Amino acid sequence: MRHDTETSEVDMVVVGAGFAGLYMIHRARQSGLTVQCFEVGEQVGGTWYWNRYPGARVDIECVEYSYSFSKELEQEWDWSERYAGQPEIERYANHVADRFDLRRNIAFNTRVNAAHYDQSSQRWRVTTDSGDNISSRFCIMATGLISAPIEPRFKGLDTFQGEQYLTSRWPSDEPSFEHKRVAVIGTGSSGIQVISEVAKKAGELFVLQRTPAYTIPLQNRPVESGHASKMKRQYEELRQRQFNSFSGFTLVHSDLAPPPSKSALEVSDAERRAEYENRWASGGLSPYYAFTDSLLNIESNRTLADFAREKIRERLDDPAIAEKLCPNYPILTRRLSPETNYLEAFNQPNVELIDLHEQPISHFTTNGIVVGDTEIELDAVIFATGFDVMTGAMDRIDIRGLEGEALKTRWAEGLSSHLGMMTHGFPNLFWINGPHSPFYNPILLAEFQCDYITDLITDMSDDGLDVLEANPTAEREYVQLTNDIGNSTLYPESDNYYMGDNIPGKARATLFWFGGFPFYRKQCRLAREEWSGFQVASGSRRTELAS
Ligand code: N01
Repeated sequence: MRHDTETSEVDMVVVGAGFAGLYMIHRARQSGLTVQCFEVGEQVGGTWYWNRYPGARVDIECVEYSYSFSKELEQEWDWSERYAGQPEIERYANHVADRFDLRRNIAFNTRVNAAHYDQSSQRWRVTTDSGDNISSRFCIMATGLISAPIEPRFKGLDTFQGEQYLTSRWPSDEPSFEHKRVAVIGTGSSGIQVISEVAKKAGELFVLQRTPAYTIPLQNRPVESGHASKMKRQYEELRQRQFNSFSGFTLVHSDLAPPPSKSALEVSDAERRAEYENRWASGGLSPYYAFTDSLLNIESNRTLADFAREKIRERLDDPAIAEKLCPNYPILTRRLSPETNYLEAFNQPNVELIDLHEQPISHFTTNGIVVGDTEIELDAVIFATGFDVMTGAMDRIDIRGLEGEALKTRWAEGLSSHLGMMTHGFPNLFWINGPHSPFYNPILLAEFQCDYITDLITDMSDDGLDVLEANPTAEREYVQLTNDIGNSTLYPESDNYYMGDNIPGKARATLFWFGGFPFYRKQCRLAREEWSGFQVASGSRRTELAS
């Protein structure tokens, strides 16, 4: 289908209508820019549109995992649960799109195939699978950090006659697993959530686990109206705390809590244990910040990992199964997985854990899957096998900058970015929540980065500038700092997607900024001083204003 986009020339193209894309449209319009957004899905919501599998649910409390830019929106919207399920978050995204009248700038069901920079006009030429060919001064990739699914590739899968599902591309017509023999492959956050739900329905459920995850009860519950009004009164303080925090999730027991101030090793055993018990009782991601050094010091980390393993063992009837579900790598270096009754599913007679280290997947047959030497007959298989994190979504678009250089080729040689938002040689192209962005609450990070980009554009206009790109020296320094910080943490101590390990052939590198949000903001602020972090130019001149 060919689209009639508003105009074939705009100030800004935004790719993706998830939480980042929606806010970018809003900010661009506020700044008087013409904007066209393209979205592959039929609706807004991004990750919350695609990941509609049973059990999909946020694990940062909704009052923190929500927009902060509109005080009215904060006061109007009521979350029904502490951690809302996918349908409610999708409703929220749709509400925002309607309330701020954002849909008129979005072309749905439209995939951006390519974005090429034309040096002579200093504009981006963006083309889509619907035939759009649009020229834009600025190009913003709001394509998501965990949005490019890894396609399942298993020998014989094309011959399998049963149903196949990917958690991240779940059909809108809910499949029924009642009385069926179902396998789930993958036990990251998505697998854990879907397994917990499918275990309630399936006749037999086979969980094919390669690496166990550290789990913690989510402790979800309905929001009491008294608590909701209290939080609404406290929003200003909450947002301030989030803004000044490392990762943007701060609540403990749904209440304001001080940031950590001590090492896990400088308190008594009893004090440390009490703090871990407190965090487990609070649930969600609260263990990340029980102490200052859980991700910095292996001994400190071990105290938390030992505690988490103890909690896992307590919930399982069979000690042998419990051991298989206990991870042995440093905790938090792979994502902690808050869940609801996940471990208890393995106490049910209809659920079987298959340890792929003992019996690897051999191949699919027409009737099922062979693990080790055993064929398991299946009616359905669910793949929760993860994503090409950070770089994947942009790599799938043919993005070419100066001299026709492909971004994908640049990144294949080594991930590079400035401030986790841009890279030299790709003028006026920015990304939000993309490579080298902070490990931080993604909605609030999107707000910060969209504001930052909009401010840059306003400053460019005030200074009569047309083109901005990263200063290569500043970019090298940012990359070095990002890697140095990453290497000073425990993240390199396990195989994980933060380091690109889940994609064969992907160069191992720190994909996230692990230096905390306040330090990241400082980098962004310094870069803006006298344009020192950028190369800027007016007209056809490409003037370097900074070294
Ligand atoms: O993906 P993952 P995810 N054979 O990469 C396994 C966010 N999220 O979609 O680790 C067998 O974590 C793989 O095994 P291994 C959150 O940030 C948030 O679950 O490679 N297994 C692993 O177990 C999260 O971290 C929420 O050994 C194979 C799994 O598949 C991120 O999204 C909910 C395999 C992939 O796990 C990604 O989570 C959901 C193979 N060939 C997601 N290939 C919440 O807010 C892969 N695996 C709660």
